[in-house]
Amino acid sequence: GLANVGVVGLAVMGSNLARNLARHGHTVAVFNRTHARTLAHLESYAVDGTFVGAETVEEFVSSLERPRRIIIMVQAGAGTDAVIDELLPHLDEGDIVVDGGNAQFTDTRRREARLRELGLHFVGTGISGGEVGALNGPSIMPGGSRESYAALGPILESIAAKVDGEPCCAWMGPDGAGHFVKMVHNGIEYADMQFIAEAYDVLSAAGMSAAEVADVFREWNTGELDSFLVEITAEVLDRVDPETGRALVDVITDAAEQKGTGRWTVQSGLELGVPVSTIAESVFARAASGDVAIRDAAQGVLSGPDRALGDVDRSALVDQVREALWASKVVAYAQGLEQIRAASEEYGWDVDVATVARIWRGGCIIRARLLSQISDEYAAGGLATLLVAPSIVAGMAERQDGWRRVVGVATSAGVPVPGFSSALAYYDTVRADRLPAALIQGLRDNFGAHTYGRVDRPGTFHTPWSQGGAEIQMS
Ligand code: NBP
Repeated sequence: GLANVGVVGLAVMGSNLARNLARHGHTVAVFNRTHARTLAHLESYAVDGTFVGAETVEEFVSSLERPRRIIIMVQAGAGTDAVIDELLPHLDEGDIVVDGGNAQFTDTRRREARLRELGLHFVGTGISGGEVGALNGPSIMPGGSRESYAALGPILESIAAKVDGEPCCAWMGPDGAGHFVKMVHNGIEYADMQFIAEAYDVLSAAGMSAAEVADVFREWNTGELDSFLVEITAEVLDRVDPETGRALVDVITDAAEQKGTGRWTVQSGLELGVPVSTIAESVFARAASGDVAIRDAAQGVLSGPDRALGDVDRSALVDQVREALWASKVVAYAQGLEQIRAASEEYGWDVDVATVARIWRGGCIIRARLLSQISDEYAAGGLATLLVAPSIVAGMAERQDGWRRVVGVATSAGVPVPGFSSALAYYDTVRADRLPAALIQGLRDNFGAHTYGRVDRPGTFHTPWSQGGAEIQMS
C-alpha cells in the first residue's frame, strides 16, 4: 500500500524520526541521496514497522498517498534547497513539504512563499530533543499554513513527547513561526547551559570536586530546578576519564563551540530591539572561551584575585547558587519569550506564548519543571513580561538575596559570572524607578542635537549647550 508519510534524509535525525513514525503505526516512505543509507536503514530497522524504501525521488514521491506529507531531514541550508528543487517537479497541488532541519526562519519564509505560489504547503518545523528525542518523542514546533496542520498535525502529534497526556507539538503560526520558536529555544538553551556552567564554576571555586558538584545537581534535579540539562549535568560531572583517572570535565578543552542558532537568536533580538542580553552573554562567553590568542596573552599578565572563595559556608552557598540559577533561568525565559512575542507582532504570526511554553515541557533540550508554571502564567493572560507574573514575582523576591550574593562573591573572587550578572542587571533595570538613560539623552543632545523629552511636560526639547542658550521646545 501507499505510505502516509515520507522522510527524506536518513542521517541520524531523519532515520530516528522515520523509526519513531513507523513505531506509531505509520507507513513511512524513506529516501536518501546516497542510496546505501536507505538500504542500511531498511535492513536495520524493519523491526520498528513498515518502511517503503525508494532509490529515486520519483519512486519516493509515487509511493506516497495524497496529499503527500514529506518530511525533509537533511543538512540545513543548501541541502534543504537541493531537496526541494528535486521534489518540486513531482509534486501535486495540496502536497505538504515539511522541513524538520534547523533552518533560519528567514529561509523558511522564502521557501514557504515559493511553494505557496505553486499551490503547495511548506511547513518549517522545529524539532528538538537531539537524536534520542527524534526516536522516542521530540518537542515539535511546526509553522506554516493552518490548513496544512489539519493534515499533518495528527501525524506529528502522534510521535511527539507527551506530558500529562498532551503532545509537545502544536501549530506555532504561519511561515517562519515554527523555526523562529525553535531558534529561540536554542538561544534559551545557550543561556541555560551558561548558567549551569557558572553554577559549577562558583561551586568549584569553593573547593568542591566535580563529583561533589554532581551530587548537588542530582539533588537539584529533584526540586524546582528539575530539568533535562540539570539531569545530564550530574551525568557529565560524574564521569571519570579512564585514561587519567581524573573527572572527565577536568580534561575536556575549555573552549565552547557553537553551530549558529544562538548567534541567530541574538541577531534577531538586535533587529527586533528586544534585549536578549542573557542569551547574548552566553553566545559571547562561548566565543571568549574559544579565543585562545587573547586568553594566552592575558593569562598570568592581568592581575586579579585567585578565584578562591575562602571560608564559605558550603551548604549556604549551594542554596544561593540554586537560587541564582533559578532566577537567571527565569530571566532568560522572559527575554526569549518576549522575543517570540515581538517577532509574532512584527511578522503577523499571532503565536500563543503559553502554547510555546507548554510544548517545551517535554521532549526538548530545555524541558524543565519550571515551564509548566511559565505556561500557566502566560495562559492567564495580560503579561507585559513573564517577570511580573504573580508566582514569578514571589519566586524572585524569595531568591534574589542568594542571587545577589552569588554575583557579589563570585565577582570579588574573580570568578566570571556573565550570565548570572547579566540576568540580574536586566531584573534591576526593568524594576528601576529611574534609569541613567536620562544622562544618555543629555549627552546625545549635547553632541548631536538629538533632543530629549521632559518628565514634567510633553514635547521635544533641545538645549544649545555650547552657545549657553536657554532650552528650546522643538515640538
Ligand atoms: P546532517 O545535518 O548531518 O545531514 C546529513 C543528511 O543530509 C544526509 O542524509 C545527507 O545525505 C543529506 N544531504 C546533504 Br549533507 N546535502 C544534501 C543534498 N544536497 N541533497 C540531498 N541530501 C543532502 O544530518 P542530521 O544530523 O541527521 O540532521 C538533520 C537536520 O536536523 C539538520 O538540519 C540539523 O540541523 C537538524 N537537527 C539536528 C539535531 C541533532 O541533534 N543532530 C537536532 C535537531 C535538529 P547523504 O547521506 O547523501 O550525504
